[in-house]
Amino acid sequence: MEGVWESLKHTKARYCSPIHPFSLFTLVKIPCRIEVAHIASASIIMVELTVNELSIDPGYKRDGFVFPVQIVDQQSARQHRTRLEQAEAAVGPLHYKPKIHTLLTSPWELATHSNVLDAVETILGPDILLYNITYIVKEPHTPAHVSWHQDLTYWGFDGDDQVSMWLALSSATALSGCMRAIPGSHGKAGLHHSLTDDQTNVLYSGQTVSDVDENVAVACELEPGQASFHHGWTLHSSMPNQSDDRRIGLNVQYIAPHMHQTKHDGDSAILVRGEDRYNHFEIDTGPG
Ligand SMILES: O=C(O)CCC(=O)C(=O)O
Repeated sequence: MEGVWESLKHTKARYCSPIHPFSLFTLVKIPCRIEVAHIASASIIMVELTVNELSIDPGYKRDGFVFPVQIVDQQSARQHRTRLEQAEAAVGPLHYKPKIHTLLTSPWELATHSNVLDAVETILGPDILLYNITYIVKEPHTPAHVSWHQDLTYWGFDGDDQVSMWLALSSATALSGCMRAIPGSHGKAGLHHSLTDDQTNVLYSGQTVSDVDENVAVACELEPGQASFHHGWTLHSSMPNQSDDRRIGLNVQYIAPHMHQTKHDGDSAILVRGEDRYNHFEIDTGPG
């Protein structure tokens, strides 16, 4: 199975914006798919937590992000981490692999958990497309960081009915390099980004907004099982992981079905709640 991501990159590359996060490759059925899905779906007992009156909407509308929102309990988060690490042991690193839910069941289960979709519904309304899921993993004591950026800058959508969830599968603290966000920055759509050549920047092109007033940044610290939700124009970043544990986040993007991809044909998503009356996107498969 070694090199499976490499071969995908070379065999199925397709056009997207050069700095689009999905530009490296398109996930397709691969020989190890069944095995990976099998490993990832080892049975677990989920202890369900309900999202108690999320009050997502007021804080989210004002600040452009909200946290912490309890999605699953710590035990369940630990089990999902184990499933990720079993999959990593089988296929290699899974950091930043796009549309990982088309291969693995664990991220799919988390991204479609009713607590998550209830939260997303308060933001996007009843019709919800799941656009992308990636793990963002920072190994202990490594320089990997994320520069200040606004997600929607390069994604090619004709609107901004989009929200990201960042779900912690390990402790996300200031020490481990949790996400930081600037309250109210979602009101400043389309800030100028410079491209940088910093190999330690998780972003493919090191896209960076400069002159951000870090004094007003909020550290979105999360316990495993908790999530933050942020708007696509919210300025956010993260520092290196200086802790002794891996910092693991499940990063999920949701969009409203009326959104259109303007940069290329064949973009894809999958309906996870409500109805898609537009059919602007090709349909991703779920896992398995
Ligand atoms: O995981 C991180 O540190 C940054 C996350 C991020 O940039 C995002 O969720 O858009």
